[in-house]
Amino acid sequence: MSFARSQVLIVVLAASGCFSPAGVDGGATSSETSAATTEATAGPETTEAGTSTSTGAAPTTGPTGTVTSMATTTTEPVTSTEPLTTTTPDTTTTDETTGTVCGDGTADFPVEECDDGNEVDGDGCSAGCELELPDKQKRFVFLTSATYSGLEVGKLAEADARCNALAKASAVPTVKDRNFKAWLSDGRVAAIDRISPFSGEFVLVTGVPVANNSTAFTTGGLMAMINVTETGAQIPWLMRSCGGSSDGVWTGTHVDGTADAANCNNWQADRGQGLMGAFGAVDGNWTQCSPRSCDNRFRLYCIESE
Ligand SMILES: [Ca+2]
Ligand SMILES: [Ca+2]
Repeated sequence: MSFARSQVLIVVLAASGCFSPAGVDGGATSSETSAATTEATAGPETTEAGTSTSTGAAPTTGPTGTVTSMATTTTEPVTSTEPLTTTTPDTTTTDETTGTVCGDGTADFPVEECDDGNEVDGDGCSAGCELELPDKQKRFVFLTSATYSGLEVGKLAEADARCNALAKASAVPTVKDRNFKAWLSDGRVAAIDRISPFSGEFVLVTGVPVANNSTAFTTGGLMAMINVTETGAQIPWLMRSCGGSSDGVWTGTHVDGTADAANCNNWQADRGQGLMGAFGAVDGNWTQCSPRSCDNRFRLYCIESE
């Protein structure tokens, strides 16, 4: 109805000379020809619309009939058969063969490349659970599946090697061959100075955005908690306090990315204290939660770097 009405409007406009569609020279053409041309240009971009009007068959039902027939002709080539249309609706997210569900927040590798917990395109992980951005446009962050005492963390280079060994052993294609550094400070180097500056997005192994760029790690807030390991597994955070938690992450690093004095003797001892972060936090507690005894077994954050 609105289509027919807008056509009438266009015809009126064209006839009154206020509207001159492309290809129509004002004045010289009769109102009838200009109406037909207007229809061809302004109507649905098919020759079918033009031909049906030019034949002059049933002018009132013509446009509506054309639209309906157009709808069928456009869907037919795509689906070709009725059963195919019913098996591919947008709501189907379960892979019948593997039983994986796209949009449940768990990236089921290798069937899914990512899973950010929704079925929305354009946010880095598609509705079909495929990574959308080119690899070089983002970097990955993960929580180690393994835990270490203060002594076991080792020097900064050893901690980095632990990150990279885990990434290499992972079945996740997106982290396998990338270079990571532990988010860790000692008495000489601050964590933020170890991570190479990057203007792109940092995401979890599951594709969920964590930080807009490398400096966002020093602002005291993350877009999502870093609670997904190199295998894509999500580790639940069940603790209520930083001081008494049985799980956590060795960081030795303040909210602003600088070094804290508590670093388990440069990650060489199980005595003393090291600053620990909470992987269940999106505020500053993610890196600066509480100093803890170095004989605790905590994890590491691994951040992709050059
Ligand atoms: Ca999934
Ligand atoms: Ca998405």
